[in-house]
Amino acid sequence: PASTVLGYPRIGPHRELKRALESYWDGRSTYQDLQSTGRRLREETWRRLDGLGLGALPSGTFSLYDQMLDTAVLLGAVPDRYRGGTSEEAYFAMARGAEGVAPLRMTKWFDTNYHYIVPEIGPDTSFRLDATKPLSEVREARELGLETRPVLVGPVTFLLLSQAAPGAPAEFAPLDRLADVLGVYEELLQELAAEGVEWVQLDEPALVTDRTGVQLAAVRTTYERLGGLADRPALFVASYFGDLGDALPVLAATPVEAIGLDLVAGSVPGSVPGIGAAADETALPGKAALPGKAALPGKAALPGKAALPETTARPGKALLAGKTVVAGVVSGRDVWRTDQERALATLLAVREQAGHVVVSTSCSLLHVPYDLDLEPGLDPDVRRRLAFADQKVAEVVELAALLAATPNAAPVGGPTTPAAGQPAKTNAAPEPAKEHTPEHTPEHMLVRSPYAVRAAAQAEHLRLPPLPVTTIGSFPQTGELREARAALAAGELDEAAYDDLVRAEIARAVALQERLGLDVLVHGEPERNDMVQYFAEHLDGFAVTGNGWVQSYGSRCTRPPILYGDVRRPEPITVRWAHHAQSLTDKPVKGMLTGPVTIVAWSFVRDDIPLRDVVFQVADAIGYEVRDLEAAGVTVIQVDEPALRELMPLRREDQDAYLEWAVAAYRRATSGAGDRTQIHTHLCYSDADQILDAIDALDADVTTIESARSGARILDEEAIGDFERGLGPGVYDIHSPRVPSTWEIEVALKAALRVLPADRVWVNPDCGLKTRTYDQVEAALTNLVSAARHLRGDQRS
Ligand code: THG
Ligand code: ZN
Repeated sequence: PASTVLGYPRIGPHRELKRALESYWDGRSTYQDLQSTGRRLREETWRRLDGLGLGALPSGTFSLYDQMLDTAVLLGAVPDRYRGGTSEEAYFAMARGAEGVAPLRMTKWFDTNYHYIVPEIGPDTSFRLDATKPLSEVREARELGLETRPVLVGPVTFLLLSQAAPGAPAEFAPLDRLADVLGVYEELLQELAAEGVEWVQLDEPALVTDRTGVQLAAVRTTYERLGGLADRPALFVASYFGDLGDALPVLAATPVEAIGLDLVAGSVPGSVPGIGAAADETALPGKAALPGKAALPGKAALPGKAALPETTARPGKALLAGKTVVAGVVSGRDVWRTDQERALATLLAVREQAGHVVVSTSCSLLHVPYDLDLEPGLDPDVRRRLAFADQKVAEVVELAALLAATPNAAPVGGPTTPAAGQPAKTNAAPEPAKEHTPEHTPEHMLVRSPYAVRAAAQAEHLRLPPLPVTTIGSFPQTGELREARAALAAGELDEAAYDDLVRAEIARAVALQERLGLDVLVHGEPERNDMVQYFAEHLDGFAVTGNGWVQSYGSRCTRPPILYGDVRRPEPITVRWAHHAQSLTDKPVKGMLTGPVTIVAWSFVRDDIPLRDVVFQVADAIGYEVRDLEAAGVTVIQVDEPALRELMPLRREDQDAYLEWAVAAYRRATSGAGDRTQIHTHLCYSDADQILDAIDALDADVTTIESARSGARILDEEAIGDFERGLGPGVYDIHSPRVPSTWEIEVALKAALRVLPADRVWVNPDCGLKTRTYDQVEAALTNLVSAARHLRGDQRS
């Protein structure tokens, strides 16, 4: 086959899987109903991919929840506490928790907005193959007359992304269990071979991040061992989200038949990035492979290990000769049409080096919406530049045909290549305005007065008690409000009636906070659903979709906005709501904004100007909003940056530069605030401790942080000594319906008071209250206020 994709969305073009899952979880339908929805979605996917002309179809990319969780089940790595019921009960207990058992942790899949379930591996985890899922999907497709290539998470990535089981010795790492896990993969490969499966895809995205010598040795062991099996399908190891770097020569020296390269996030090995041509001119050894099925690497035609270079110094052509390279030239991470000419040039450069080339996506299409045809409402000028999953599949097929039709020595990118006549750089935007793509942020925009000066001005103006109590921003979203928003979108409710509802909801939230005695109030965000979607709807340069759902985790999805042009704020966005809330109370009301990095991280972003410049444009838009809020009398303003960590480059060497501009963007958005305006920020994720210095550099007056897991660590650390501003460790875990007792809250606050003075410790939940009920919120906030009041008494004595 000349074309394939690494994976495809699975939530359903109209979120059929989401509905089936939630209905099953609610007891409104059976597991059989859920399975038949799954079967139907898989069938539709295979038929669609086949119908689009794709050469090789993947299977196993479907999941009822998550592919890492599926792999844990495949290997039998189900912790004892989840066992006892049916296999589906165990599966969903690991994903979502069950009566008395917390779920497994969930975390971001590399630098995407997808979250995977983190398997738990200990020294005593017993592995046992359960090949039901891969085998049954292969058989299902066969019943439709289609051969597929099972897709599995590879053993190295699986173990590197797993966590040590509780109680494991401190020096234990899941990778220590590699030998045992490989035994199970061997068994699986033999079963698949017995089933007549020709190719297997093993996903190893963990290889594109920095890897130690021990980890690279694990890669070698793994693929020497699996490759050495007598009876197995051909092995295709897929990397994505970056360059393989040091892992490429290691992998290339093993007997695997095919290697997948992300040529969108990464570049052609041995080439100058962006040029797409091989830099190494050494002779091509034994380029025996020819197009056509017969040329697929037979296990007999493997290059001898000795012929392969041992170092990465000169990633020569010899490295990939004799291998099939699955060339990911169509991005699975964005929604832009592929620049065909450039992609073809890249493919030709790969063909120079590889035994055989298969055209593919850069990664799974899991990260993009299904089909542009489901978006009739998009502006035609934007639409022309877009490709969703199905359009990307068509591009892959087309590029494979172009490649086959292009002779070897063709001048790359010349006007006579078959790509001529195709739209060139499809993501070209109009020339950006100069003042919106600054080279540097002027120093004066980054610097506010020293914290001590601001703190004094704010204390004078806000007159807050020690241990001030606040919330993160959102209050419960009622069904009535959701219905009203849907009616507004459908044109069944007019703007004025909707506004009245929002105003009433704000009044309710404000009245509740006043009655409970909070110190800094919020308006509760009833006008927003998803915060990024909301800001995108109100900024120029963004398009939003009606149905462009992308899975975030399990049944949950987002509709990432499409940032296609220069970002500008045509008019104030949140000011009228904040102003309304402030008019209802004498207590300060906090204005609520989303930071520039997060807005960009959770959108599909133009790639014709540097990401940093895009983020700066968004920062300026938010900066205008900050100043307008301030002018409207709002003197506490929260600018959230929950995705600060997420956008961090995967390679260590790129991280400092990123953090520098990400922090600059935040300061650009917030530095226009006067001294007496108190800037808050909120960080949701549990790995905030990895970027404490950057958080500090944001220079927010108050940082509220998820603390149930990481906050305690933050407070224990020496690092806190440098943290000289306000800190609100989350003392109410809003992810659970449980209401914390006053006593528990006091214990948590006392821990903070051991390292920080009372006027710098804030009392708050660990995240927004959107997903809780008003009953739970009222009970919990009551306890937050009494804990604070009690400790204030203690402080005075
Ligand atoms: N917004 C966006 N991206 C995010 C988050 C967010 N990424 C990280 C994190 N938060 C992901 N968490 C969630 C939590 C809930 C939902 C989605 C992502 C969710 N979505 C609704 C659903 O699937 O039913 C749909 C929401 C909508 O209508 O827009 O519940 O907060 N952008
Ligand atoms: Zn949060």
